[in-house]
Amino acid sequence: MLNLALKKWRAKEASLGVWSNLPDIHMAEMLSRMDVDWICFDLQHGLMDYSDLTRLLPAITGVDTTPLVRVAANQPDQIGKALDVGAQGVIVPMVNTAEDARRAVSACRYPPMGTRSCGPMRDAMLEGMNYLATANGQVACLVMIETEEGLRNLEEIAAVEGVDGLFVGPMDLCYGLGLAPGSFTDPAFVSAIADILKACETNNLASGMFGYNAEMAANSIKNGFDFASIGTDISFIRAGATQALQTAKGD
Ligand code: 3PY
Ligand code: MG
Repeated sequence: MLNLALKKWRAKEASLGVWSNLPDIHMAEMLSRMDVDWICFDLQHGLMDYSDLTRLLPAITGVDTTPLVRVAANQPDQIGKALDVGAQGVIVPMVNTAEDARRAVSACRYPPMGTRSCGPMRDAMLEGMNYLATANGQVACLVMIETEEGLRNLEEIAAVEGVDGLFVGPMDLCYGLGLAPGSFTDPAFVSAIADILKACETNNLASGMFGYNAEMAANSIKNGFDFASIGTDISFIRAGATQALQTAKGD
């Protein structure tokens, strides 16, 4: 397995991705062919579940877009199943402590580096046993910093061996800071972002931001993030339909 997004993150090349919340194979197929670097299927908040993944991931096989899954929680069985069905990396929400980060990493790596149970499914179907030889070095483990506790333990989390990157959940981070959601220009939020970027730099980790739209993604990259999402499938449809309606009405 070769994880092209991880290759860019390791080379500190900026990358952009899309977020998939709808369990529609045609949408996933189309988005994955739009020259984005990665697509993330969201099992935490998206309107999809594990059985949807068994259809969504095959729909994007063979393209250069790296498939990621945000798991619903930091549970080894959920991480293992997402990887077995073909995700090349996981985004793990609500990582609050170094222990949480070690748990996520361990679930991503086969022994002796971790405790991932051996049972590759789609990966082995496509690659045979070569998957086992390459998976530990190619599966990306991205942990989310999005709580007050996570921020407090930022340095310890970033120093955990095997973490490939930190990914910011900006809305939850606002809540964690006691701010209204969307307070992205508040000095407390800006300062938290600076701390996260610094922790990534110190520990040679990729830094990622959940971007709600293209402007937010562009700003994140300009401000030093290595990767950001440019929006979700739902947001693209909503924005396109809103614009079309306005134009048709002459507003
Ligand atoms: C957040 O903004 O907290 C996220 O996790 C984005 O989905
Ligand atoms: Mg969140």
